[in-house]
Amino acid sequence: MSLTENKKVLEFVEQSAELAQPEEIVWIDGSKAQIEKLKAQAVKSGELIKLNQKLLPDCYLHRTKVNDVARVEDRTFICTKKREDAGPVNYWMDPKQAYELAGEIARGRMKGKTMYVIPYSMGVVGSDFAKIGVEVTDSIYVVLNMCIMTRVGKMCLDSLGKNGDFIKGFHASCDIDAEKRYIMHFPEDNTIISVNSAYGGNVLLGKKCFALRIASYLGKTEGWMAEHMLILGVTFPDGEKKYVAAAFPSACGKTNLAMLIPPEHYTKKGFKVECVGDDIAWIRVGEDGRLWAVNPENGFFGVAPGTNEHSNFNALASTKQGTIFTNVALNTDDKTVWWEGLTKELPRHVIDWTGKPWDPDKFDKKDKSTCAAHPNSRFTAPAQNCPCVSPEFNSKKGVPLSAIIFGGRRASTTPLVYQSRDWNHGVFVGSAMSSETTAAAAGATGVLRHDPMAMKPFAGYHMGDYFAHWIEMGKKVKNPPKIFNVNWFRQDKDGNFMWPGFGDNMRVLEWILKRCDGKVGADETPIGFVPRAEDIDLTGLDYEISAGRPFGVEDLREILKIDKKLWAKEAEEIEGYYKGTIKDRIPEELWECLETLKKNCR
Ligand code: OXD
Ligand code: MN
Repeated sequence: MSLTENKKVLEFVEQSAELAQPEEIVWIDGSKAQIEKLKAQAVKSGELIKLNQKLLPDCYLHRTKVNDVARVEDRTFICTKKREDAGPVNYWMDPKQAYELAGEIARGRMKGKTMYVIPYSMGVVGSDFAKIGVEVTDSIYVVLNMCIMTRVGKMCLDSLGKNGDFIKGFHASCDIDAEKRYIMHFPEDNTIISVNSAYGGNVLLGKKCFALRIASYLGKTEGWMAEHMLILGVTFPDGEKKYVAAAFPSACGKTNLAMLIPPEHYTKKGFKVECVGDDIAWIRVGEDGRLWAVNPENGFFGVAPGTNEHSNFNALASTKQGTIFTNVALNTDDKTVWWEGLTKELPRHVIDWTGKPWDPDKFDKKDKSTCAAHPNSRFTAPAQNCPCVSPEFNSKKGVPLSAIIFGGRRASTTPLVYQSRDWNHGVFVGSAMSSETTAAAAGATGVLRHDPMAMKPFAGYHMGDYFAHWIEMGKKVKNPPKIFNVNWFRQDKDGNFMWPGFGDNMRVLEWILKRCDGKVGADETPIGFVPRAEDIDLTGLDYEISAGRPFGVEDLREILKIDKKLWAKEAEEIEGYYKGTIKDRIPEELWECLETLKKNCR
């Protein structure tokens, strides 16, 4: 029975069914009873494995096919009428050709199956930020994940009324054939099509496809921003709360920063950190002339390996109930889950992520193929499980941003932190971001690539126009956030990390937020404002550097150093990227910033 009278929704569902020819159509109402029924069905079919219900209540394990473990950027298309509107860093397909191709692939592919209709909202239903999507899918796994990651149910359709518009999402698993896998976006039609995959980033269409690719396009046309950013709140000892949003490429520690536990020295003084979001921020100009942000999601789709009690206590705690794990290992002793980095000791009785027994004695840290959990294995956990979830999580207004932080994985060149001179220079810093690649996307890892604002795989239109949109937004905000860049990943000559990272990043956050209020000084350098080492509080820091002595202020000085020669090279690199890759539509303001950098490094 359909849940709406909205003709556009009914038409979309009807057309999808006509194409895929499912045996039955089930509307997802978001009720507990319906979700329970689907879980039981998925356990019966083997799609989900029920975990130890005492230790991990309401938690399940799912394994994807081995050829379907990450986002596939080279099979992800932006289908705009004009090729140039998709821009130089997106794959493009003509919309007519794309619809035809998807039609051929998906025709009749739900025969004998159920097509689920998931009405969902990105953002709190009824808020100015909220946008409604309807995803049809033949996968229970997708339904259950969407019920964690978004707000699902009839209220979403009710908010559309009889005539409201929504984002259409069509997903068919087909044969999980990597050769026929397509993730297609039609920003001009508010439509997404995904075929031949069942991996989260490709099929939970509310996330990357809608909340970033389609939403970035909507943001450009409607005057707001959809960004690949975490949002966190810091409470100062005097009770004042400040919020920051931060963009890092996939698997560079956004979830860790978003849920940071400050060092004891800070908690004793009364500092507190709360998480508003770990992956996506939708940002609008508020009446007060500041930028306000919400997290449009309702859960975390986090990378499991490396997560443990010490690295991210809050993320781990979030996975203790109502969580779906994907491609982690199964500990058969107690039917719990395991992944590399969860415990120091390797468990003896484990089934790996491919479903085969795993031999801990053959495990080699440096060889990813010997891992029990896939390096991009994930947990899908409800945000409300998180011990440090912000009381503003469900705020319709969002939170006001004091700072925007960019960052990436850089072994050299980029200092621990620096501040841009102004908004436009901050946009330049974001546009020039590069980072070493990770397992979140298929392909080689550890290769340096440009990833402007961490949006390379997610901007749904021309990257040059995206930069221009940032510059335009700066003109609209009277009190823009200050823009910073951080690098937690500086390495010494032997490849050891020089900064402890994790909770100790609080020390950098404090400096950033004090800068926003003009409460701390900085040195002006060729690249922007860099902290004086004495201004970053190292009290109680407990980190041994590779030389075997405790981290001290001289080490901090080292990772704050600006090497003009390296930066002159970096400027050349950026120029090469602008001219060789983006080519046109780069706003004048950014060329000016590049010239200034070149001049400053001479
Ligand atoms: C993610 C990603 O899943 O960025 O968040 O790949
Ligand atoms: Mn992400």
